[in-house]
Amino acid sequence: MKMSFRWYGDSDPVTLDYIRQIPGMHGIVSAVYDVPVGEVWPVDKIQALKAKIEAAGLAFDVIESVPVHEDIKLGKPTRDRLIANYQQSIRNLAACGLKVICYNFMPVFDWTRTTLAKKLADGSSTLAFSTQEVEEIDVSKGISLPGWDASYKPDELKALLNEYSKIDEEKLWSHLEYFLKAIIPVAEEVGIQMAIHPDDPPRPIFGLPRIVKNRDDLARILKIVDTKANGLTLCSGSLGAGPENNVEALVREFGGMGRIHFAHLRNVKVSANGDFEETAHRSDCGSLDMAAIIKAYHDVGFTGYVRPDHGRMIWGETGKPGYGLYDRALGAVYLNGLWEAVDKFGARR
Ligand SMILES: [Mn+2]
Repeated sequence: MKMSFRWYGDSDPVTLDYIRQIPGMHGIVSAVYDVPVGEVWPVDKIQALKAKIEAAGLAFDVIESVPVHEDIKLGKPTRDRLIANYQQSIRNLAACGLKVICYNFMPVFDWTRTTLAKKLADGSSTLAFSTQEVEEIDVSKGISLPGWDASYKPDELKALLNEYSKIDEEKLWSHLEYFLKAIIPVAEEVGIQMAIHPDDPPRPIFGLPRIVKNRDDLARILKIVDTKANGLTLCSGSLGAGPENNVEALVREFGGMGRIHFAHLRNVKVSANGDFEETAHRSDCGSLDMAAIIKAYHDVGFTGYVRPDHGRMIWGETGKPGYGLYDRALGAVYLNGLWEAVDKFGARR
């Protein structure tokens, strides 16, 4: 298991020098943020990012994410040019020594929360999702969501939602299939592992189709192109927010097949009605048994990349919600501690 940390580039208040000081930190997960979605990531920009990260003493093996253009998800005629660009980005990333590319296939919103700063009893704050609040949003009047208001102009969003009204789940599946059949052979040829991130939360939202929600969806994706390069980012928090998902069992099944290339590890407290809030990583803080999940990764011989996913805001830290330094650093150290314990003593039981 190689511990890593997401970093948003030079504008990130959490610096590479700070990340390096977290015990057991292997590498950085990042992206080229100044290329428009759908265009090719140029080699010089990837090289510059890699040089900066390596100069700080950290490895740069994992990209999160190369975004998939909406026209590909919508299956529009423009998709062939956009997929060709995506293929070229894969080639360029491989040429720079990258190993894993995380991506997702969620229409419009690649994560949804109803608050980014829910106050917890201990005074920290966290991201949370209320089913009722989402159901009360009148989609015809437009959608306003924390974290998304700057991403789309209201008219643009309306037009996009209108286009998706004609796309049901099976249509979206056929568009994912078309995309995978085009990109996986390229990834395989250049030695890149593609790792799809599940839907967050793992259920349809605002009438938009969602197809990466549960065990059967993941199994179906892996079968579309049944080769190692077509793999998963197994996100414990995203999948764990679905009460029907058993994250430990997913790790054993798909990790056992060697198809998990990247693991997001975080805990969530889930309610029966689908509400959830992100918690500290410890098992007793949320609904997931993190020790059992780590043990499952160990048992399947996992050697891939992991990262603490989101963290709460603690100790007065301000910055990007979910991506502060302190709570994610605590998470990384806790997860490494669980791994060391399982590694030294777990096999004797
Ligand atoms: Mn995740």
